[in-house]
Amino acid sequence: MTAVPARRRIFVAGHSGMVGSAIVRRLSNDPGVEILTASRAEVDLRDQTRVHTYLAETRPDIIILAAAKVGGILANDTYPADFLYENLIIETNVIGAAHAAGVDRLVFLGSSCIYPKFAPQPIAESSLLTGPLEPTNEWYAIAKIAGIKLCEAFRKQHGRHYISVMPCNLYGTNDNFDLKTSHVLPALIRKFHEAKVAGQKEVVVWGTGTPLREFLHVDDLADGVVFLMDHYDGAETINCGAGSDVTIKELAEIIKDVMGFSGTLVFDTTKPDGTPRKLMDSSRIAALGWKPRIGLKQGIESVYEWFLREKVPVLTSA
Ligand code: GFB
Repeated sequence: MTAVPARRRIFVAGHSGMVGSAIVRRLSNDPGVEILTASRAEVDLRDQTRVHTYLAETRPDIIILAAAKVGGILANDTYPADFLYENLIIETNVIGAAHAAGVDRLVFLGSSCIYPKFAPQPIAESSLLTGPLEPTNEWYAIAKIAGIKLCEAFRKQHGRHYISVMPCNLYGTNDNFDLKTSHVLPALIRKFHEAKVAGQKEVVVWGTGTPLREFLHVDDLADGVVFLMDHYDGAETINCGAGSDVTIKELAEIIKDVMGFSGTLVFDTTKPDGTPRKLMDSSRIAALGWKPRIGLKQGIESVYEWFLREKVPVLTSA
């Protein structure tokens, strides 16, 4: 690892998204860090020339690449071209321009869906590229695998300290609550809220309810990313997960309980289940000295408070 300068300039790409904004919140407490951000109007990360110019001008010490086109199972399955193309172009532009500008350190964020659909559980980092992917999100996964390999290639060929962190399913402040494109946790918060307000007796949950998912609060992820930035410097991906998983039915029951909804759950099995299970093995980050702090119920309570305060006024005025 290269020496840590006194005041580090860190460019957070994707600072307005759920993950990027959590990383900015986490870094903003650190007086030793100057945070650089750029809106899409200033620097469209899909514009290669603009990205190269911006990084050549600003020359940050470190880049955290949290910008991505993300979405839930239905969005991934419906817009394969967008998920593959936009993510590939963002990654190649930022990683390539980082190297060209002489930026020696970069943290790339992937996703647990890069691992094979039937990888042995919990999924070790060594499972990468050992089997076929889950079809509903293979487009996104292939783009993320390309990003991982770009980091690895710049490390191998040019000695760059580019690392790749794999989060499990995330939730938290600034999540997407659009029912067509969101992930399951914000979708269920919104569905239970609307059912409660309308006095409905049922909430529809997609799929069979049997798939298992590992949920990490985005503030924990941001803390893990900053930790790895300073404590990990390897070519292999490193997992950053919560350490345990729940079925979608169990998740729905927890949310129902937190929100005080008294109706019943109805499972819409015409909707896809996706991968049956993707619990990651996070023993490598644990051995380095990091662990998550926010339990699932506590995290859901805080997101529900945020949803009521920040989202409900917008949704009801729309
Ligand atoms: O969160 P989710 O969309 O992402 O879905 P994935 C997780 C599970 O929840 C699936 C079920 O089995 C869904 O069928 N589910 C139940 C719902 N009700 C709902 C609902 O109202 N909305 C949604 N969205 N799901 C994504 C990948 O997979 O996860 C991405 O497509 C990425 O590539 C991301 O990896 C973290 O875990 O299935």
